[in-house]
Amino acid sequence: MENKILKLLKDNKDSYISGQDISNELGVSRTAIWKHITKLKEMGYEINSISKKGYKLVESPDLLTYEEIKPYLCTKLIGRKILHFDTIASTNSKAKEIADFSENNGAVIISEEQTNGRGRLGRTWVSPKYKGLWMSIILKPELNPMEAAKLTQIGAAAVTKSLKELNIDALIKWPNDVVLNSKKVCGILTEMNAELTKINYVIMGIGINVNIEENDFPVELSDIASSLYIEHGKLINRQELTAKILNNFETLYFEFVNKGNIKESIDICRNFSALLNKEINVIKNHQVTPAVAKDLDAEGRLLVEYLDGNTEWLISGEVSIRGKKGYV
Ligand code: BT5
Repeated sequence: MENKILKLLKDNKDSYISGQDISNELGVSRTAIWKHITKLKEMGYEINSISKKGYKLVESPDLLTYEEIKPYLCTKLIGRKILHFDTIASTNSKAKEIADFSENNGAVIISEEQTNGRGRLGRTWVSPKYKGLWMSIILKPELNPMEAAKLTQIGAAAVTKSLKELNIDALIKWPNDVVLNSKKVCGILTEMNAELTKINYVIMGIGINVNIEENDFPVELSDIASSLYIEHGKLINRQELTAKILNNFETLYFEFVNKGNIKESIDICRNFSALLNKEINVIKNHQVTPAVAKDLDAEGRLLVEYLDGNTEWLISGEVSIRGKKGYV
């Protein structure tokens, strides 16, 4: 009901709308409307109320709800349903709980804060309140499970393309990080539920440090992590950024699942690679081997050349990559 009232207030944003009109339109009592308006005010909406005139929306809070993201969204499927939480353990975990319901294909879970944000291999993801974008997209592609790793590349390409549209030149650190000035500003966690030949669902979790300030990060991350705000020097509109990512993701994703074409995504991953032609360390089973990153193929594999001249195609998930002198 809050969303319906909000929509009416937004549709009439230059004038007052009376409690009676809202009540007639939505078929609920004026007392009920007053309670919902109180709830919206608690959420941070600034709403003027004048007796005999009614209600007028003055300002909306910086929240990642569907109502706030919608004006920037031009997708058909992805993000047309957004479940928004104030605080949650992990959007990926929540997405898994509800992914089985058929109507949730393309649904997006967003939380303003995560108390148990997850990285790969049981690692944790720091997700402070109102300052980042912590979201998970539920996908049900008709693909062979072997193809699922490519979705991470599509996610990384969508994030990087969206940042570019905001004049932020980020790079992709294969396979699942986006970095700015050699520091990690985004991580992607792709999880899958599948049978041998059929994907039941994929959860694409995207975490972006948007307006995080330096002292919001724990000390142990200060050398490797940063935010768009710290590196770019300006606060970023999280609602616009979220919509841009969903828009770009849908285009690249549909190209792949409907036409089998992943070229644009891989081109973005190549052109904005933080690794290609760089000296790197390949970490496999705790063993660190120096190498040079040579190429990225359409399968999302990274070609590396070791010091002895041997080459190897690396598959994401089985290795970690570090820069020669630090994170990248
Ligand atoms: C990742 O893992 O980079 C995937 C992160 C995915 C987070 C999103 S948020 C929405 C969705 N819901 C979830 O629960 N997760 C997803 P990995 O490559 O394993 O990197 C994890 C490592 O990055 C940690 O061990 C830290 O060293 C570092 N780290 C933790 N929080 C960070 C942050 N906010 N920014 C940069 N680095 C961070």
